[in-house]
Amino acid sequence: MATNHQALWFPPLEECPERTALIDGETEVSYREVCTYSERLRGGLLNGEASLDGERVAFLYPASIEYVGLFIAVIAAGGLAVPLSVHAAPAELHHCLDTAGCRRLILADELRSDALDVVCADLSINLLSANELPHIAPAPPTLADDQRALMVFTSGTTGKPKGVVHTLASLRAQITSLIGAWGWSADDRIPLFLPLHHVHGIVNVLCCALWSGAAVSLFRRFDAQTIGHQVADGQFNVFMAVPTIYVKLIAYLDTLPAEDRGAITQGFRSMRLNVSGSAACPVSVFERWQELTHQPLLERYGMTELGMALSNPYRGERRPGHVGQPLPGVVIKRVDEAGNDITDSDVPGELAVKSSTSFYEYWERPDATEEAFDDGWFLTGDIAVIDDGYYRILGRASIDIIKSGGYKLSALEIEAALLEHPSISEVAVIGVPDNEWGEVVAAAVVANRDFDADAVSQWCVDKLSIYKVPRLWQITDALPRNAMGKVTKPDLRSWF
Ligand code: MCA
Ligand code: AMP
Repeated sequence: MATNHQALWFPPLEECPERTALIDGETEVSYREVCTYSERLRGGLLNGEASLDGERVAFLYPASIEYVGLFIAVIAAGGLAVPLSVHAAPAELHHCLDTAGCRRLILADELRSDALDVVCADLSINLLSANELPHIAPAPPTLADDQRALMVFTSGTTGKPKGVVHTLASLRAQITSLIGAWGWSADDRIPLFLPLHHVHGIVNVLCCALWSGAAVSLFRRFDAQTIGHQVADGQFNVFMAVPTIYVKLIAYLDTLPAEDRGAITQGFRSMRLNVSGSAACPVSVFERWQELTHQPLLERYGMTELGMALSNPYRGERRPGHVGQPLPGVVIKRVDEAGNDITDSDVPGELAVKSSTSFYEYWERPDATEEAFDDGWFLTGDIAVIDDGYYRILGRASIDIIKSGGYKLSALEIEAALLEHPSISEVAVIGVPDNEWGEVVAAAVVANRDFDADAVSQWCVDKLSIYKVPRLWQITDALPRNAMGKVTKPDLRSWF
């Protein structure tokens, strides 16, 4: 199916062009303005060509009209949008830009740096800001459902992040599924403070809201005080965050005098929906949040490769510690290590998923793409049981995947970076349970006398995002290994 319509991205354009789409500080931007702006960017990107023909266009913007305009424009121009992390280290940006084979990186002036200039010079990438794109009216877009539309980088068990490619169809399936399941409407108002290089922020918040004609308030980062203030003002009726953010909000509320706390909790209480996801929400957090705000958090489970797969009901019992049932269009089974189906709901099994929201491929990694599926079932690596029809995630099959602050991290990627440090000869990284972050990164190292944890952490900053840098260190003479010489990582847990 093909459509010649940019309204694909903005169904509300015809219905409510004057409604507010984005709120950025004092500035309010209507749907008409977003569309006019993205059309201008589309013309500039195309520069007289009919289509970008799948060009991977990387962009580096915080939550802003520029980000939204580029996201829409790249896809509508027939390109593949590659939104990158504004907090990424230069080496990580090098990896993403190189993997995606980008020829241009469009970025905010304030994010330009010498280090980025070096990265882009090395990869012969043209750096420019959205404002520098030429003003040229574009031809009408021709969008195909099977067009590759979005590339998001995600960590796996095999080292550096892979580019997960979604088509227009899988992106649209994600958006429409959630709009139906969670009752989105044009009356909704949501704050967006999540990073915009992951599905949670991009799809669940930004795309669902814009597709519904709702208003999105943009924040450069999460700050409990700023958000709390606006919540108390009654600015929002929907709230979506990772568990760490609910933990931070609870801690912040605990510091406030009763009156201020009451105003914020009342703001949350009057919302229609509070969602938690990207990592397990501890039952204690669910309960404390409900005590404070009377909101039963709607916990859902998703993955970059799948969008959202399981969700507690919007109407009906939301069960703490559980991620609900498959969303419409999602088929789930559980398998054992040999790939056999598990039918007994009490027996733990790996979630295997088939869904119209599923990704198309890992970019230029046919081997990894093939390995990710078994007979058409995507193997998630997450282990679950089913309690009375509600799925409960027990953990992950691999100890090498860490979830910290909602970010999925690869222990192997962190180990590889640390091994480049001259004082470290051996290293093993694991995630250690933590009340605030879910898990924190911990590293056991065999190191020489020069090793200084603070200095190594500082040195990491060029190589790793801040959330990947180990918080806990153990220096040892030898790592525990099995007869094959492989580090027995579970043994490390008791070290921290
Ligand atoms: C930051 N810090 C950390 C970590 N991150 N310490 C331990 N572990 C961490 N992971 C430290 C910093 O070094 C700093 O320390 C202090 O915390 C504040 O740092 P800052 O970067 O300002 O942190 P923050 O703004 O408070 O960030 C917390 C956050 C952020 C808002 C929860 O981590 C976040 O946005 N997470 C969401 C990630 C996300 O959207 N994931 C979705 C992917 P110091 O003060 O000492 O300098 S999953 C997905 O998309 C799937 C589809 C799904 O299911 O949703
Ligand atoms: P990502 O690849 O960054 O999208 O992270 C996906 C992973 O996050 C999943 O494979 C799970 O391990 C984890 N995850 C997401 N939501 C939940 C949840 N509600 N409970 C437990 N784990 C979750």
